[in-house]
Amino acid sequence: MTTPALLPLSGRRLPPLNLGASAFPHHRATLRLSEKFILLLILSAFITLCFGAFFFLPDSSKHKRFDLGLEDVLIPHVDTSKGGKNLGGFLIHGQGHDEHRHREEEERLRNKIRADHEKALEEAKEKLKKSRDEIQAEIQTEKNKVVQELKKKDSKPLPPVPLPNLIGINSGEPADPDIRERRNKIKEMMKHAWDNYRQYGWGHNELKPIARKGHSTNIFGSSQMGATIVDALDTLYIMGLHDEFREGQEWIDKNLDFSVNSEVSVFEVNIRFIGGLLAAYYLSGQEVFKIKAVQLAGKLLPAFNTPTGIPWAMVNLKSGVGRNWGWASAGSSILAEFGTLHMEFVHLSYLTGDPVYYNKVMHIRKLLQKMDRPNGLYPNYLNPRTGRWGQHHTSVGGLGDSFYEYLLKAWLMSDKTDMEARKMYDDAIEAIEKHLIRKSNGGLTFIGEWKNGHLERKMGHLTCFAGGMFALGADGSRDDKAGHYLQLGAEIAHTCHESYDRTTLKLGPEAFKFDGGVEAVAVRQNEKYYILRPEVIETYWYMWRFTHDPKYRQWGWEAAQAIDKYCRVSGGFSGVKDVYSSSPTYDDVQQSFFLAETLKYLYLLFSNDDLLPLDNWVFNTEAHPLPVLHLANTTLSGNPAYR
Ligand code: DMJ
Repeated sequence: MTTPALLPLSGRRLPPLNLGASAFPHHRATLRLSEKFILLLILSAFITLCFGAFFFLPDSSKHKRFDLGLEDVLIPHVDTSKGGKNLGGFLIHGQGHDEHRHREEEERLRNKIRADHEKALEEAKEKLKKSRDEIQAEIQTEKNKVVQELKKKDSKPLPPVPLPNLIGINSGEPADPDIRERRNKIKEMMKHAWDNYRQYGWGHNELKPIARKGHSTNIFGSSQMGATIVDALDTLYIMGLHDEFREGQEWIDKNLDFSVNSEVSVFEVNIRFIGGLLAAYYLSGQEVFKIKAVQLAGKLLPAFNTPTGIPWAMVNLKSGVGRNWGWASAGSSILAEFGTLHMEFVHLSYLTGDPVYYNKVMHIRKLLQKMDRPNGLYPNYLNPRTGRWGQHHTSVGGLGDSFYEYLLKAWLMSDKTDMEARKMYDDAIEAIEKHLIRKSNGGLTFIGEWKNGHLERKMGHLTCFAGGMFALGADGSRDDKAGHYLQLGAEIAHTCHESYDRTTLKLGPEAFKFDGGVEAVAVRQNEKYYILRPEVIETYWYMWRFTHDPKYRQWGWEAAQAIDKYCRVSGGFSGVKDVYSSSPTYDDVQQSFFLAETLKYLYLLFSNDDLLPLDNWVFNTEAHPLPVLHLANTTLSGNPAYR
């Protein structure tokens, strides 16, 4: 803004104008009116100009905000105590603009960083204000999200596989009314066992029928995995108990979870759970069973992580850490355990197309083939670290039994193409016949146990399954000894029947001797119990299928009646502690294999042969039927998606 020049109106130069208060009296007398008027005009114009200039001065506060963006940036440079804030800002802006701008920018950044730090600090303080529980809950929520995602992934249906030809899933109803009646009685016993488990033990592994509550043993680990439900499914299905089957399916679908911190028996979980689920899948076609079987199998795989590939007896389903039973000789794994995985694992590879399962069991087989066998016999103990045998104890009963069974069944299940398995079976039973099978003084054929070079003349209830095995393996035996093996099966069936018939309850003891005048009778008190085991009835059924001799149905019926009379209680069925006592005490356990095996074999014994024919189905060692796989060889993959 410029001060207006005082220009003469007429061209004459006026003397300097003194506008101070003292100036007017000095000139008043000498000025004329027109001059006074002009002077007044100039003066008022000057005042107007000055007054206007006051309003047109820039507003430094606005100026500062516009330029710097931050109101307090200049505070350090302005002495506000002198009221010079606005003016100061304006003045500074006016001087050394660039240098100042640079400093302002630096300051702005510093302040921004400081503000960010403060914000982060605030957030951290907020977090710390939360209790430990709240923080843990947040972590758990995150974990759950991950688990849910994984579950979604796991539950995805597997790519379709061509199902083997499933023949003989029918009612198998016998025409003979007496046989039908007996069969109905077995079905009623199954209902009684199931309904009580349903009412008192649902979701638990087994039932205590007298205490009327759930029961479990260490083979199932520490969690409730509904072993009875899984084990019973296919029996329910075969018997036409479809509502009960659906209940079981629903429980499995919603509750059967294998991500649990629980140490289970690899063998038991394989034969009862994987076998049960696979059989339920093949019979019903319900995808959920296949998915669960594959999930569970994945949890068992870490058990094979040993120096030899021979699996541990137990594995923790969550951590995958494995170990062996403390009681097993020299830290060994058990022949009947690591040797009873083949059928289920071959089916798993067939259904998934993933060779991992097949490779695991074939590795075990190859390793066993290479090993020396004392007298051609397989000892029951093998150390998974060293690959050496433990104690030289051989048995066709406990610790050894189902290893031999699975060699035969591997051959049958491959539509008789797995010749390696058949040869191993033939070799094994030849050695068994030579060293373990004898006739008692009274003419009973029995299978003893080989212990460190001598034969123990004792046979277990478990060993009685071998009668059925010999009959099943008769066809296709070496040197065409079919007749011989069928006869051997019949002799074992007879001996085992004697072990039942020579008791007070007409139920067989856990083990019986052939020594010093004792024949097929238990001697020790702790071998007199019957825990609802199936092996004797299993042999009756195989013998019935191969001979149709009515005595097998009759023997089976005797056993069924004895079970109903002495083991039935209002809360289910219980084992008994002494089969030689007329007033037996109960062990208060309803074993899951009673529903899976004992009642199933009894039902099949009174059904037509076209229900699950043996040319098309192979029963695993827990009586779960798996279809024969009609494949050219055993390096199989049923699933075209993986081929
Ligand atoms: C069942 O779990 C199976 O049959 C197994 O092979 C041996 N023992 C029981 C029944 O006694």
